[in-house]
Amino acid sequence: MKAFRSALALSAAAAVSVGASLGIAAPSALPAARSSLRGAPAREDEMARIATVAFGRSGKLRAVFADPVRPLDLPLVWAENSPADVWYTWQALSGTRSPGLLGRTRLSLGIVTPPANGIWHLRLSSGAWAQDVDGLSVITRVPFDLKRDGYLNGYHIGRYPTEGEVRADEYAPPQGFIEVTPENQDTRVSEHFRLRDFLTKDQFEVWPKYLALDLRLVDKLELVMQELNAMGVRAERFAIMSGYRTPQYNGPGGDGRARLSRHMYGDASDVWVDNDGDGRMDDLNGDGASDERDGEVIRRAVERVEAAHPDLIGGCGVYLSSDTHGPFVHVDARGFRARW
Ligand SMILES: [Ca+2]
Ligand SMILES: [Ca+2]
Ligand SMILES: [Zn+2]
Repeated sequence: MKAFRSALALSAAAAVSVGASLGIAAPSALPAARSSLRGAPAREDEMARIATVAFGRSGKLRAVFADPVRPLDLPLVWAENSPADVWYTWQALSGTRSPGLLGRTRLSLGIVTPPANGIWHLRLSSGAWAQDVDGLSVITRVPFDLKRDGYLNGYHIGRYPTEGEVRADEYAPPQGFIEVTPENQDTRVSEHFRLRDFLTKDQFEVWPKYLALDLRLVDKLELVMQELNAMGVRAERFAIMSGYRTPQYNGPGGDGRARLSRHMYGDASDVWVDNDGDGRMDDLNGDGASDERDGEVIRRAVERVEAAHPDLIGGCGVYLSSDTHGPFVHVDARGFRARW
């Protein structure tokens, strides 16, 4: 792990702004953006909040993903009496080991992500005032380039089919991986989903594990839950049978798996509604059976979400139950429409 830290600062991975990863427009200059907080501040010392736009279209995101030492477009709104001369630093969360003492930086210079991978909160201060900006964790990734011979820190990822090709489309390998540890695996990426929910289901004894995940998928899943409830179909819990799949786990394709499966890119999931937690699709259409007709109910919600949010468009397929699993629905956010 120590080797990571020194290498991270030198990483040449392409910058991705949080705005881009959220699929939202980058906000204007941060410290200058001042507006009243709606209602009374939750705490006496709360002068800053993260703007609603950062919580996704669902309003349910609880994390942003970024690479180390990159500009971060974290939109802040200030109380009327915002302090002058604001500084920021990073607070390490959930077992993240801070790479030495992190200094304070003037907010007016713009926010730059921490120099190591991990999970962080922004801390603001000015004079005697200080505030941790809660509600959104900043999760910095391990650069893709640190993967060697298919392994990252002992975790077997394998090789992406497009690795080594010069391409910037949706099939280019992910820019980096979230390091998941026993301490941080329960970190929420949104109201209903945690990091652990999306891990490849193998190498159970190996830690840390690594995860490629696109928040557009998480946002979409939250929106599908909201849409189901709006349709009168109770959806309080999605079970994720499969989220991220490493290339070595996905395999070369065939046997029902695509060679360029979106699961390898972190924007796909195989899900069902499981309010009762029995591990099987709930009876969503009320016909007394748990089968693909309940999957079609989820698909209808996906259609409505995509119609309202074309930037989250993607693939959807309803799968029949088999000897090893019940019915499920594949949902992804690949950027163009696909149905099967
Ligand atoms: Ca169930
Ligand atoms: Ca049913
Ligand atoms: Zn799938």
